[in-house]
Amino acid sequence: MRLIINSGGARATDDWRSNFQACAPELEVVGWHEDVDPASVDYALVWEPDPGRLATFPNLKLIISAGAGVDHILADPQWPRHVPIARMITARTQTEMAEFVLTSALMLTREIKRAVDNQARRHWEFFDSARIAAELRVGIMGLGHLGAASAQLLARVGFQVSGWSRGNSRLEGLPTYAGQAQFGEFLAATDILVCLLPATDSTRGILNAATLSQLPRGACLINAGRGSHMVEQDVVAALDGGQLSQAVLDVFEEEPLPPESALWSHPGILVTPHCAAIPDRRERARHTAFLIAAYERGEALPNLYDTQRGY
Ligand code: NDP
Ligand code: OXD
Repeated sequence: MRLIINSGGARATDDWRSNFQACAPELEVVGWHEDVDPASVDYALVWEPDPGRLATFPNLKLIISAGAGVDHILADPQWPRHVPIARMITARTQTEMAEFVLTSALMLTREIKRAVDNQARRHWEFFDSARIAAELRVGIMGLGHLGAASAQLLARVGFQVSGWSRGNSRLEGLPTYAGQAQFGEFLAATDILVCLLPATDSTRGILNAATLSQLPRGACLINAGRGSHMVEQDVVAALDGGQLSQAVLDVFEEEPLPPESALWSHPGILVTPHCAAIPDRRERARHTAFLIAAYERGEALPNLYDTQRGY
């Protein structure tokens, strides 16, 4: 069985090979850049595959996304519609995301970015009136694998957590809101808004001026979903006008974030480089091997991209 991989580029191929050797020695791993007969490729593990390339593998059985999202595959107008796409969601993805959201929420709570910026200027500024987690309401948009894990961890630390989704998900022991009808009520009760939605037509631009204006004045934003969720100029305007006080942004419409982007130097924004939940290659190789073995046995696979839902 042959598995072609583009994730991490050419420099990652040897590392992928040794990780697969350890967990699935029967798989022959081929780098995306290597010469291969397209008809011999059974599986593809990809992140932002070059448009049109997946369609050149006539016997492809399964596409495995190197991340939890699939938008980077659907962006290819020619992705082969008859081939299922499996999303990379592991226990570690959930833990990493939950810990990223917790870290971000605590940094926002204690205004750590302001202290870091002051340190760079050797400026001693005393912050009065620290807030504690129990005084802050965190509202999580998207209650899937990552939103639910984040909600539970933040609640354990003491934050007042609620969640919002289309309405199919509940959070054990925590309040949830559903759909457009309850969006305003959810936002009005949120001091730190966390976006963990998938990228779809209905979530594009959801972090816009109208949404942000319904938060209490001075609220904070954490976006670890996708850059396409944000209307960037609306987020900046909300920060400049005081509607938002701080933001942690991990994902951007254009990645890497271009050096000339104003987001880099905005005092209210902490930029992180799309690193919230990226399990290491060993974990992703193991999960990929599990998916391929399940596929070969004819078993149902978990977390397949659903064309009806769009994620
Ligand atoms: P899931 O598919 O498990 O869950 C998606 C959630 O979003 C569900 O609760 C769903 O609602 C909700 N949702 C979808 N569309 C809407 C909508 N229009 N309105 C309201 N709620 C909606 O996703 P995951 O938790 O696994 O992943 C979420 C996203 O996180 C990924 O798609 C990816 O973009 C991002 N991600 C970012 C990473 C990073 O490093 N920054 C790493 C990994 C993922 P319902 O439950 O009602 O169906
Ligand atoms: C993902 C991501 O979708 O890395 O997993 O954002």
